Amino acid sequence: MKQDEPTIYESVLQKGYSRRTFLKMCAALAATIGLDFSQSGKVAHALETKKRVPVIWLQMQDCTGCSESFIRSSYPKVESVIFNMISLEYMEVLSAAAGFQTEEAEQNVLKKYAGEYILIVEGSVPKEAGYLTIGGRSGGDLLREAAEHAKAVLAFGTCSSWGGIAKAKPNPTGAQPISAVLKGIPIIRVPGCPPIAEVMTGVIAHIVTFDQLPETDMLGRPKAFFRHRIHDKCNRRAYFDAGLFAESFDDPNLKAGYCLFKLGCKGPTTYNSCAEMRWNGGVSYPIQSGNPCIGCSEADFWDNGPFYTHYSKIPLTQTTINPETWGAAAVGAAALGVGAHAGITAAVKHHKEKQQDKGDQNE
Ligand code: FSX
Ligand code: SF4
Ligand code: F3S
Repeated sequence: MKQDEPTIYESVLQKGYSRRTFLKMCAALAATIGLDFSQSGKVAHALETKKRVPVIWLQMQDCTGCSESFIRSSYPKVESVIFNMISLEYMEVLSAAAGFQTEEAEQNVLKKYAGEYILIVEGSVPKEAGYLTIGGRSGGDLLREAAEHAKAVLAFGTCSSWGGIAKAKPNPTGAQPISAVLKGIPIIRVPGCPPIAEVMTGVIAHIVTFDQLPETDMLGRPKAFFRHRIHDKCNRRAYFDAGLFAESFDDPNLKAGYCLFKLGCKGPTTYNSCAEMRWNGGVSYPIQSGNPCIGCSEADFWDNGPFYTHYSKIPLTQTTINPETWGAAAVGAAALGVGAHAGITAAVKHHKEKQQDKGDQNE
């Protein structure tokens, strides 16, 4: 990288942002990567001294949902991430060039930034010949080549992490996760179909700030974002614990906040940050909007039973509640439920106000 290239801080100033905005951005970043406010100075120091990190984003068998989610990240705002922390050197979706020009651009970038770039991969890799040929070369070949001199390899999305939708039965292309092709190379998995934008930017921010990979669980997922099940932080959890379940999609209790377990919710077996970070800048997430979690960040989620059929038993919880018998019991508990409900409504309202405050601060 050229010596005279500006630091991340300098490039922020060059774009007309003030130091005050820069420090706000550092505080937001610190929160995103799981640090407390007092540590935002650490982030500021790193961004004052470090230069932008080149990123190469490859697409294999995917629906472009991961790219779409990423370029809509709002916290930290994508313009600060893309233009100030990283230099997105190659990404087909945002590329003005096409065809051979694009292939050539990729080759130039691979050479120019060898050993320095972060490789992000979206989509699964087909095992069967004849699928995903780009510029006359197989997707697997291109992936191996790009991974060889990468500083870090990030699998963004359920497809590159686990195989995803293309791997669903009968898996005609022989779709497999990128780990099947990149044996022996450490890969950070950021699953989700697609992943939450702020989780993706948070992982990049961690690498840029600390110059090291984030701590992961045994499946290679960053602990900061995948340590909890949706069920652990769900806004309907109090209703689950009280045994209050929505019985159908047109059940008025669904709107009132009742648990979606009986409608097939996979929150009890799904690890992701949706319930904590929510989507679209913290606005909502599937369960809050009335749809059961379909477990989109888990391996083989497409084949793990029908989305709207619930497990016969409640898995991995300490509870002794049987959702089948609770429908009737819940009627008797209705009077008791009113008090609990009021408390929860107040809590939800308080949370919404907090979210609103957060939003105002980000303006
Ligand atoms: Fe799509 Fe990405 Fe799902 Fe897969 O996301 S949102 S099919 S994870 O590879 O584009
Ligand atoms: Fe939330 Fe689903 Fe768990 Fe019910 S089963 S509390 S809706 S995650
Ligand atoms: Fe996916 Fe469930 Fe979140 S379906 S988006 S992991 S709430």
